[in-house]
Amino acid sequence: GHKFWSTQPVPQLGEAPPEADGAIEPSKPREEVRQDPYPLPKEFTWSFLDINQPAELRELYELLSANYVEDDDETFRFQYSAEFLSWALKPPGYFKEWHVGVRVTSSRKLVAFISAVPVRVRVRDSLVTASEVNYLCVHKKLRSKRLAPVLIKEVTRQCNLQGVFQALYTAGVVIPTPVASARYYHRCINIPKLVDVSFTSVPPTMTQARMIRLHKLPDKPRLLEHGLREMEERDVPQVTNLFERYMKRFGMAPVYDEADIAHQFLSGRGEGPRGPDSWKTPREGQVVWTYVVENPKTNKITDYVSFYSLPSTIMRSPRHNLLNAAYLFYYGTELAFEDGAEPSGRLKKRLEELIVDALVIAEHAKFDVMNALTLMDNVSFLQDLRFGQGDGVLNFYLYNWRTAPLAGMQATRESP
Ligand code: YNC
Ligand code: MG
Repeated sequence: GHKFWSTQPVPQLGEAPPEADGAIEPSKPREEVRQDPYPLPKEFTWSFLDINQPAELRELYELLSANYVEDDDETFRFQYSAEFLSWALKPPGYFKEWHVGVRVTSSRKLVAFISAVPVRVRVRDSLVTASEVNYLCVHKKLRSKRLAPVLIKEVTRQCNLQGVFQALYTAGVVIPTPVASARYYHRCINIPKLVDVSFTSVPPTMTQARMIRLHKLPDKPRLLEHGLREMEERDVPQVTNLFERYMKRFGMAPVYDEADIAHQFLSGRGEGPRGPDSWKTPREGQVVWTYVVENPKTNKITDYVSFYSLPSTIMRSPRHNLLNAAYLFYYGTELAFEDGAEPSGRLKKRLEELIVDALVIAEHAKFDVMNALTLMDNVSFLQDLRFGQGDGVLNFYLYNWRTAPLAGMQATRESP
C-alpha cells in the first residue's frame, strides 16, 4: 500500500478513468490554508534556499551531486550544474518560498530539498495553473524515515498559499497514478568513451570501428545553408507563436508566453561570443542550446530545435568522472501544418534534419550522448537516427487533476 499517496488528491491505482476532467478537491481561500509549517523531527529545521546567493546555490548543487537520482545499476548519478539549477528554479514569476530546504538544526547542514516553479499547462482542453515540482532529494543517510511526505506536504502548502492547487511532476518510480509514461532513448556520439564507461557495448556482430562509422555525423549542420542560426532575442515573438501552434499536436503541454520562451531558450546560454560560428564554440556555463531556421527571403522563422546539458557522475570508472549528456528539449516546424498528425513525408524529413543538426552541434560542444524520450514526435525519428532504447522510464503525474491517461507519446517532455 501507499501510506502517503493513498491520502493525497491523486487518482488511486486501478481507479476507472473519469467521466470529466477537473480538480479532485476544491481550491481554498488563502485564510483556510494551513498557516504553520508542517512539523519536522526536532533535529531538523525548514529553510528556504535563496539561490540568488552563490553560497546557497552551491549547497544545493552539492546535496544533489551526492544524493540525487541514480540509474538502476548505480553507475551514473545526475550532476545538475549550479547554472542549470539557477535556470530551472528561476523562471518568470518564481517564488523563493517554493525552494524548500531542510537543515540539521545544530550544524545548519542542508540535508533535504524540494522545489516548485509556476507553470501553466494545457491538459487536453483545460488550461491548468499549476506548479512543476522537482529536485525532491533526501540525503542518503536519512532515507526511509518518511521525510519525503513531509517535504511534499510543505511544498504543497507553500503552493496553496500562493493560490496554486494543481501540480505537474515526473519520476522514475511508479506511484499513484501516472498520466503518461515515456521511455529514454540514447544516441551515442563519443563511442570510445561510452564503451569505456560501459554506457554502451559493441555488439558481438560488430567492431568498434564499424560502430563509430555507423554513428558518424556530418561535419557541419546541414540546415546552415537554409538559414540555421543560434536563436536571438529578436526571435522570441516568432518562436513563441510557433511553439504554441506546434504543441497543439500533443495532449499535454506547457503554455508559454514570450517571457517564458525567452527564459527557457535564451537565459541559459552563458556568456561569450555569438555569431554565425557560435555552433562551433559553446560558451562557459552554457545550459541550453537553441537554434532557429530563418527563411532568408521572408525572414520568417520556420523551425527551431533545442537541447540542454545535464551531465552525470560516472561512479565507477578509473578513467572518466563525467558523462556529458545532452537532452533533446523542444522543437517545432512549420511543416507540421502541411502534413497530417503522424509525421511522414516532408515533416518526417525535416524533423530528422533538425535533430541531426542538433546532434552535430552537440558533438562540437563535446557531448558524449544525446538522450530523448518517447514523447512529442520523437518516435518518428528515434530509430532512423540511431537512438537506442534505454532502461529508464519517466512517468508523468498531475496532482489534484483528473484526466484519463494520455497515450505514451502525447505528453511533452521531462521537466529538466
Ligand atoms: C518520488 N520520486 O512512494 P507511499 S522525482 C513522489 N515522488 O510514499 P521516505 C515519492 N513520491 O508510497 P525516502 C518519490 N519517491 O508510502 C518516494 N516517494 O505513499 C514516496 N532519492 O518516503 C513513496 N528524487 O521519506 C512513499 O522515502 C514515501 O527517504 C516514502 O525519500 C524519497 O523530484 C526520496 O529520486 C525520493 O532522495 C526523497 O529516495 C529519496 O526514500 C531520494 O521514507 C534520490 O515517499 C533522488 C530522487 C526524486 C526525483 C522529483 C519529483 C517529486 C514529486 C513529488 C510529489 C509532488 C506532488 C505535488 C506537490 C505540489 C502540489 C501543489 C499544488
Ligand atoms: Mg526519509
